[in-house]
Amino acid sequence: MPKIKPNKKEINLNLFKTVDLIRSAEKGITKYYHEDDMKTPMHMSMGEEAITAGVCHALNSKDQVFGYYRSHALYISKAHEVRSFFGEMYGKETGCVRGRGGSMHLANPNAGLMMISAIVSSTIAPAVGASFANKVKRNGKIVAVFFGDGAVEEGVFFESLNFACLMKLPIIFVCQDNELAVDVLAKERQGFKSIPDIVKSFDCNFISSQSTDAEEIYELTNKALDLIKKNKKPAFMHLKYYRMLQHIGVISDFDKDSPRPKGGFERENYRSKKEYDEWFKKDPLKVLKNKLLKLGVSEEKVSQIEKENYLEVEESIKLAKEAPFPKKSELFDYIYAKE
Ligand SMILES: Cc1ncc(C[n+]2csc(CCOP(=O)(O)OP(=O)(O)O)c2C)c(N)n1
Ligand SMILES: [Mg+2]
Repeated sequence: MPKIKPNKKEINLNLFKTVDLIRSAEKGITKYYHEDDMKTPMHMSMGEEAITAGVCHALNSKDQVFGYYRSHALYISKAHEVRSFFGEMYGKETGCVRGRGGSMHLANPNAGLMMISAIVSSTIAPAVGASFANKVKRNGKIVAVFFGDGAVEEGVFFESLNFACLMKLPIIFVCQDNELAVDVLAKERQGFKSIPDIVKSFDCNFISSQSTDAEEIYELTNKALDLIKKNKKPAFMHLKYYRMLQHIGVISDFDKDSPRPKGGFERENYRSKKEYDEWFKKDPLKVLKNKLLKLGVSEEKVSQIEKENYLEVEESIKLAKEAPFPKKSELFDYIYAKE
C-alpha cells in the first residue's frame, strides 16, 4: 500500500511534539543534574533536534538508526518515549539498557534504535553491516547512521562509506556538522577542502542543508529515500547545526549565571557570542512553534502539547528516581565473556 502523505499541519504538529519532548527532556536533565543522581556524562542535543526529528519522521518504524554519544534527540525521535530514557539516565533497572549504559550507550532495538557509542565513528561500520544484512535478507529496511563532523576524520568512516557505495546499500549517512570537535574548529583539524568535497568523490547521493526547520529535513530525507529506491545508491546528508551547549555538561558557553565548570574541556573564547545569538534566532523549537501558529494552530493547542510533554518528563524522572538499581548478582549479565 502506498504511504498516504500527511498534510502540512499534521507533519508540523508531529514534529513539534517530538522536538518539544526532546527539549523538555533536556530541560529536565538540566534541572536535576546538579543533584548528582544521574551518574553519566551528558552530551546534550540542544540545537540538533530538527535533524533527528526530521530524519526519523521520514523513516518507517521498522527502519534502523545508529547514533553516537550525542544522541538524546535521536533516541526520543525514534523511540518516542522518555520513561526508559530517564530510567537509563539514573542507571536503573527500568532503563532502556537496564541501567548499564547511561547517556552515551542508549539503545532500543524494538523501536529500531540499534546502538550508540562513546567512541567517535564507531557505530558507522556496524550500521553498514546491518544495512548489508538488510539487503541480503531483502527485508526493505533502511538504516540511518548519525555521526558528527569529527567522525569524518577517522579511517573507519572511509572504509564504511566505500563499502556501502560499492555494495549499493540502502543506508543514509547523516553527518551532523557543528564544525566543532570539542573546541577544535573544522579548519584547525581538517586536511581536506570540505566534507562535501570528500563525499562527492564517492558514488552516492549527496544532499546538504543548513536548515533548522525539521519539516525541511523531513522533506530532504524523503528525497534521499526516493533516490535510494531509484538508483540503489546510498545517500549522504550533510546537515549543519549549532551546538547550543558546551561539549559536555548542561551549561552554555555564554551562561552568565552558571560558572564554567572546573576542569571543563573547552578553551576560552573558541566561539563567539554573535554566532550563538544568530543561530539562537533559528532555534529548531522556535521555528516549529512559529510555523504552527502561522498555520492556524491555536496557542492553546501548542501550550497543551508543551504541558503534556513537561508532565511526562517530570513523571518519568520521578519514576526513575524511585526505580531499583540493577541487582549486584546480575552485574556480569549481558556481557560477552565471564571469567
Ligand atoms: C576514537 C575517539 N577519539 C577521540 C575521542 C574523544 N572525543 C570525544 S568527543 C570528540 C569530538 C568529536 O566531534 P564530533 O564527531 O564532531 O561530534 P560532536 O561532539 O561535535 O557532536 C572527541 C575527539 C573519542 N571519544 N573517540
Ligand atoms: Mg562536531
